[in-house]
Amino acid sequence: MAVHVQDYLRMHKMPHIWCPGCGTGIALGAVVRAIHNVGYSRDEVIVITGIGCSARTNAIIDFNTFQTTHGRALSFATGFKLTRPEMKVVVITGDGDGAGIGGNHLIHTCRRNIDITTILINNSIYGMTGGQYSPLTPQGSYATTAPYGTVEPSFDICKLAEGAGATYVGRATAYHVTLLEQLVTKALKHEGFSLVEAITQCPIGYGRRNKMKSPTEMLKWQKEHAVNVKAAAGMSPEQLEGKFLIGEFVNKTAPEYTKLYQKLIEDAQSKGAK
Ligand SMILES: Cc1ncc(C[n+]2csc(CCOP(=O)(O)OP(=O)(O)O)c2C)c(N)n1
Ligand code: SF4
Repeated sequence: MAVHVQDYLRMHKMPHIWCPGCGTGIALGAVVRAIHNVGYSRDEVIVITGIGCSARTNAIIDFNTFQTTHGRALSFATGFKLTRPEMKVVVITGDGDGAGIGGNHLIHTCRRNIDITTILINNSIYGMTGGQYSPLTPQGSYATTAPYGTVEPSFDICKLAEGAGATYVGRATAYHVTLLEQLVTKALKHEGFSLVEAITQCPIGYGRRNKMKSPTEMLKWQKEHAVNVKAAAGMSPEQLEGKFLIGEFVNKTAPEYTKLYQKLIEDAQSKGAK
C-alpha cells in the first residue's frame, strides 16, 4: 500500500526551513518510505542528527529524534545504540557534518561495525552556513571559501566507508530516488554499520555558484553523470570519465559491535566481574 509521507512528519512544524527546490526533502521522503517498507513502528526508531540543513530533517520527522552537536551525531548514536540495542538507530548527516567535522567519528563507527544506519545527504557544500566547501565538494567548484575554485581533491565517501569497515554501502541521487529508497530499505535491514550516500541538489549554496542556477538543472546533472555500478562493469575508463557510480557497493556480514560488547560483559560477569 502506498505510504503517505505526511503521516510520518510533524505537520504542525511546517513550513520547513528548506529553500524552494532543495533536495533534502527528497532524501527525507526516501528515508521515510524505507522505514515504512521495513515496517518499524515509531517507537522502535530513533533518528539522530548533527547540525546543518540536512540535520533539520530531525525537526519534522515524527519518530524519536535527537539533534546533537555539529559532526557528533554518530558518537551520540553509538552511545544510544549500546544503551538501547533493541532500537533501530538512524543517523542523518551532511557532507560537512559527516565527512568534515565528523569525519573521524564516521571512520571509527565504520570500523566498529555497530548497527547504525547512516544516510549522508551530500549536497556538495555547507548549505546552512552559506556555501563553504566541504570534503565532498568536487575539485574546481566555486564556494564562498573558494571564490576562484577549490584546489582540494574530494573524498569518495563510499570508498572511505568501505575501507574503514562499513558492511553495507551504497549511493543514489535525488533524481534516482527509487534507488535511494531501495538502498535505505536494505541498509535498515542490514545488521552492522550501513552508509547510504544521497547526492542532492543545493541550488542556493552550490548550484548558483556553479553554473546550475535551477534545481532542474542540478537534477539533470545527476541524471547525466550517474552510472549504475552494474552497468559500469561493462564500460571502459574513457566512457566513465567524469561520471560517478550509484548502486550497492558493499553488502557483507561481520561481527556487530553491540553484540560483541554484550558478550564481553557476560563473559566478564561469569568470571566474577561486577
Ligand atoms: C562546532 C561547530 N562548528 C561550526 C558550526 C557551524 N555550522 C553549522 S552547520 C555547518 C555546516 C553544515 O554543512 P553540511 O553538514 O554539509 O550540511 P548542510 O547544511 O549542507 O545540509 C557549520 C559549519 C557549528 N554549528 N558547530
Ligand atoms: S541552503 Fe541548500 S541545502 Fe540548505 S535549504 Fe537551501 S537549498 Fe537546501
